[in-house]
Amino acid sequence: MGFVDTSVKRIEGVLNARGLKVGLVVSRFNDFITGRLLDGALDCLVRHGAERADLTVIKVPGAFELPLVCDRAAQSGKYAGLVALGAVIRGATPHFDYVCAECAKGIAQVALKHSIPVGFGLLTCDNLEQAVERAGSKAGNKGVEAALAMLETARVLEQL
Ligand code: INI
Repeated sequence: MGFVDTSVKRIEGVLNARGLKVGLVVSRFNDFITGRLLDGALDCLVRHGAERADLTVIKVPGAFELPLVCDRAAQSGKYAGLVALGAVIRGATPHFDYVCAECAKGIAQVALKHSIPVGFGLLTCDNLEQAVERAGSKAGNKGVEAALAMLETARVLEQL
């Protein structure tokens, strides 16, 4: 443990989701994986005090559509935070690279344009095994991590 200077002003996000309105934008592509990410994200938010009535699940066809729908959801002003969930698995062509790049860039742009936290829960995997590992098995659940990151960031933004 390092030395903590208590005279320095600190801003930190408390992980309490009570009253937080959240949109969870989820791709249907690879839904046996994205469904597990969604389960993890919802469970995480409820366990941190979110009320179910404050949570909205929005389905999109694939990861490529996540930025547009996140953008519109952010623009609506209905949500204090968004969680984007998808799974892109590498195939035989460069399609994977285009979908991943556009999705990541687009989601980052939504967050900055609307000043809203968007949890980035996009799996970008070389194979199915890697995706399964990150959707509730040995490498945890990246939906949980995305929800927690959104929650912490939303609570930080409230103090700035
Ligand atoms: N979408 C995904 O979410 N994951 C994938 O692995 C994937 N692959 O491999 O093709 C994928 N493609 C669909 C894409 O996101 C769009 O929905 C589609 O191109 C229509 O715009």
